[in-house]
Amino acid sequence: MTMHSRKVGLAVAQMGAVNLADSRASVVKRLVEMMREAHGRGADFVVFPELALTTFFPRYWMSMQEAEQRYFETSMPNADVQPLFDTAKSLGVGFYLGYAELTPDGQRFNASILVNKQAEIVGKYRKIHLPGHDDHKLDAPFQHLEKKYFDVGDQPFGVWNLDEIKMGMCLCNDRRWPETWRVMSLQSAEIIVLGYNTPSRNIHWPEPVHLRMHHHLITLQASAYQNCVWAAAAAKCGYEDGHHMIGGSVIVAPTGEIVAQASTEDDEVISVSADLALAETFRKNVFDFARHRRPEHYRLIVERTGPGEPLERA
Ligand code: CDT
Repeated sequence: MTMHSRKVGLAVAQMGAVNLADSRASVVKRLVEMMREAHGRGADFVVFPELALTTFFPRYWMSMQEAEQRYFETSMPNADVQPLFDTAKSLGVGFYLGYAELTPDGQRFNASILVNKQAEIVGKYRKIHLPGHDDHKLDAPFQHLEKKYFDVGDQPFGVWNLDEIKMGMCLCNDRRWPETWRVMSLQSAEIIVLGYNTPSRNIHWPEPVHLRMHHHLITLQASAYQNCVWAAAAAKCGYEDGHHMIGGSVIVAPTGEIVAQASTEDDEVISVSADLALAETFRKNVFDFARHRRPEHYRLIVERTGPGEPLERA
């Protein structure tokens, strides 16, 4: 069966290091430059990283007051980020951006937004799977304090109408969990976008470094295929004040194939013309959910958090 193609210019703007000394204004200038480049290549939509406006601050132990003052945004857009919204509007390009959100009632989220071609925020997501720890690990080479600085997201994974595309979003560690993707695929997502900051060294166990990239890529490839979506993932990477994070920003087709991949650990734009009809082909065949899924046999997924006893069988 032939489908009518629906092509979208999809770009990922990977970022190299953002150091402690870098101002938000200088970061936004880099984002604007990459948005212009993406637009020049025909992009309708650009994906920026998680916590894109600052260094990956959860690697540092500090008081909550200091963290809030230095790294959180109390409004979006704000004066520092406004140039990105202005550029998006003048070019007619939508975008996804990750940042640390401090709400008026004092909640702190690792958040991301979807912004349409008119530079209107159409969706907000607050990270659900927060990795790391909340205590000060004095023996560790650096910290991963997302459990200290952020509250768990208060809304389920969502899908929004972004300029006539059904778009879902998540953040970094979320990509490793199959539930993340399935919940959005069940809302008919066509594209799932995400940003990430993945340290190349794991402070919890001596993980071989090459596995970091391997796990990043297999989760994106398998999840795009199993959920019939385009996936676009933007890294913040390279050495932030000496702390290395993996690059490997990618765009993955619903076939599970990588169709664009960053080759540096710097600011780098990758882009494709993504045919959304490709996902439809999979949804109508091998992954026709309505025909083939058997949720009555998946109960444990929502009933249990961790492993337990085998089910009683008749
Ligand atoms: N930012 C983020 O979620 N990073 C995690 C690191 C996990 S190791 C504590 C990731 O899954 O890439």
